[in-house]
Amino acid sequence: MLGRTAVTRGSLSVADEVGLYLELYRRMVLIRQFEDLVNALFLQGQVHGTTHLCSGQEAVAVGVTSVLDPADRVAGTYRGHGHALALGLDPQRLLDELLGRETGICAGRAGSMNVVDLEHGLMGCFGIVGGSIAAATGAGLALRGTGNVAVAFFGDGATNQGYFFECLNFAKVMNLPVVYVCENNGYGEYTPFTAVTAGSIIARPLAMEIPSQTLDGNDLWVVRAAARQAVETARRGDGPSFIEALTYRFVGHSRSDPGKYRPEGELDRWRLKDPLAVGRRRLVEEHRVPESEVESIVEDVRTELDRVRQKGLAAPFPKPDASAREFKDG
Ligand SMILES: Cc1ncc(C[n+]2csc(CCOP(=O)(O)OP(=O)(O)O)c2C)c(N)n1
Ligand SMILES: [Mg+2]
Repeated sequence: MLGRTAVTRGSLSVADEVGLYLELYRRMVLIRQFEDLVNALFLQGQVHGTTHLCSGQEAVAVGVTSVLDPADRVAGTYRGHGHALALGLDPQRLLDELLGRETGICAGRAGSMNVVDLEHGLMGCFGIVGGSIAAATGAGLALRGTGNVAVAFFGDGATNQGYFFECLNFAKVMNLPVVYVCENNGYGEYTPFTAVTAGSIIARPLAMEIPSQTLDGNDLWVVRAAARQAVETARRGDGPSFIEALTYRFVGHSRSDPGKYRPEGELDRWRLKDPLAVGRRRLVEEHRVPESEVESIVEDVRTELDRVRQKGLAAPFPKPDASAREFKDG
C-alpha cells in the first residue's frame, strides 16, 4: 500500500492505491478527451495559433508527475497540454487559454505552446525544441539542497540539440536534482528519429554515468515506478537521472500533418498498446475494479469537458493592453 504522502499532489489526494490509480487513469482519460476537444475546436477555427497534441503519450506525463510535490518544478514542451493537465491544472483554465480568453491560465496570451502554471509547478511549456532541458537544469541548480526536484520533458529530437549534452553534463558534474524524461515517440516532426540520431539515446546519459533507463512509456505503472526511483535519487541529493519513455503519438506532429510518412500498420500496432487500454486492463485485471467503474470515469470526463467547452466558448476575450496599442501606433 502506498503512503499517503506519495499520493497527495495538488488536487491529487486519495486514500489508497486503487484510488490513486483510478485518479491517475482519470487524468489520462482527461488528457485524451481534452486533446480530442482541442482538435475539434481547432477545426472550427476557435483555437488560435497551432496545436501539438499528445494523444497516445498520456502515461508518460501522468506517471512522472504522480510522484512530484507542488514545490517541484516541471518544464514541458509545446506538446504540453498533457503535462499541464497531469500536474492538476484546471481544464477550464487551459481550454480558455487555448481559445485566447481572458479567463485562461495566462490570460489568453500564451496559447497552446507557452502555458505557464507555477501554482502546479509548471515553469513553462517550451516551443524551442529542448528548451525544457535547459530550463529544468537551471531550476535544478536553484533547487539544489532543498529536497525538491526539477523535471524536463522533451522529445527524441531534442536529444540531438547541443544543449542536451551541455545540460546533462552540467547537471551530472554539479550533482543537480533533475530528472530528464525523454518522450521518445519515434519521430521529430516527419522524420524517424533513427534517421537523425547516431547510436542510441540512452547511451548518451549513460556515457556521463547518469542513472538511465529505457522503458515502456505507455504503461502508467511502469513509468510511475521508474519516476519514483529517479525522483527519490534527486531528493536524496544523488544527482540527475534519465528516463527514455518509448511511446507514440496517435496524431500528426501538429494540426497540418496527416502523418502520411508513417509506414503502413505502424499506427495500428501502437494502438494495441494504447495507454488507456493498458491502464484499463491493469485496473480491471490486477486491481479488480469493475469495468462499469472504469467506464463511469470516461463518461464523467465527457460530461465535465462538455461543460468546459460551453463555458470556454462563452468566456470574454482579453482587451488589448495599452502597451500593445502604443507599440502598434508607433
Ligand atoms: C530549436 C528548434 N529547432 C527546430 C524547431 C522546429 N520543430 C518543432 S517541433 C520539432 C520536432 C521535435 O521532435 P521531438 O523533439 O522528437 O518532439 P516531438 O514533437 O516528437 O514531441 C521541430 C524540429 C523548433 N521548434 N526549435
Ligand atoms: Mg519525437
